[in-house]
Amino acid sequence: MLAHSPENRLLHSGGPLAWPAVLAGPGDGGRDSDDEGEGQTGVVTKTRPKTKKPSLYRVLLLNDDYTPMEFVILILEEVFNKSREDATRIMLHVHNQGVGECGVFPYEVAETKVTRVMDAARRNQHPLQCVMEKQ
Ligand code: TYC
Repeated sequence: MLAHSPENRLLHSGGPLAWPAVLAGPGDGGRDSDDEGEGQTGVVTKTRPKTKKPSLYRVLLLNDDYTPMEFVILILEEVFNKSREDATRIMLHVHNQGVGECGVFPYEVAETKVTRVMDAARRNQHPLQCVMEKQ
């Protein structure tokens, strides 16, 4: 599976001449079998590093008139690992501006956090809304 996956293929930089150069390695044709001076022959290959970065999603809290401020602060501490100071600042930002960012995460992490917030809000019968948007 790995041998033929695009990420794992060997890259050669020699163009059309590269592959024949491999076949004409040391010992071919009787020349250069003493291993001295000229160094290695063949194709320089490089494995392509896996650099695909995940899409990131902002997780946002929305304001409402009923969810207690203390509950929002607790959510920010527990779900988003904010200090009490940062949690209070973010909660007040949401309270005053209507919406605010709790963090930026890969898709599945963002989704889990939204679910945790919405579950906690529902369990406690608060109308707090939490959404995610692609950055
Ligand atoms: N506006 C709410 C209140 O006055 C507090 C609140 C802040 C609610 C942030 C939701 O995402 C929120 N009790």
